[in-house]
Amino acid sequence: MQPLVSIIMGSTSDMPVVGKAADFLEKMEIPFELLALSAHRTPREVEEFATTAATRGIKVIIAAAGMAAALPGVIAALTDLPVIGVPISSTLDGKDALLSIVQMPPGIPVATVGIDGAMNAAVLATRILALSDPSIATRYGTWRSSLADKIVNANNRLAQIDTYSFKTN
Ligand code: RP5
Repeated sequence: MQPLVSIIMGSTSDMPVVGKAADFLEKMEIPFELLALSAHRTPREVEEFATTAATRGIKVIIAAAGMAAALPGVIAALTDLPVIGVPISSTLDGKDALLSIVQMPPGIPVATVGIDGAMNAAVLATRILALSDPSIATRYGTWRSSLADKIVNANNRLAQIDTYSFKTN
């Protein structure tokens, strides 16, 4: 199976967060690869990955890293594929990684999600792929519709609370 999304993490210690991106792509039936690469510890391998990803058929890259998180930016500097950055919380509550990833110079953007926002990175990757793949668009649309059910069910449960004299619904 040919992967459409690369999920890259700076270290396998990022996997508890990054796994949420993998879980979502699995749910959407989107083929992905899962790799550890480090801009600081394996810079040459990062270059090899980034410069060959497009020719391997990858459409979107999700790159997660913590601390001085250079990985997403370095990948974005070496490919024209869309790169979605996920700041991982570790030191400084992840604000170090957030600023490292989001503050890219003009011309080399990284689409940055919130700290530990790996699932949103996968949702964004899915939306990008859905633009040109009707079957992904259908699966995504079904999932998106189900989000409203959570609120409908919450209101049904709230309506059943009868411990207040002045509650009117
Ligand atoms: C970053 O350094 C990784 O993305 C990870 O979040 C952090 C710590 O890595 P380990 O020391 O746990 O391998 O590059």
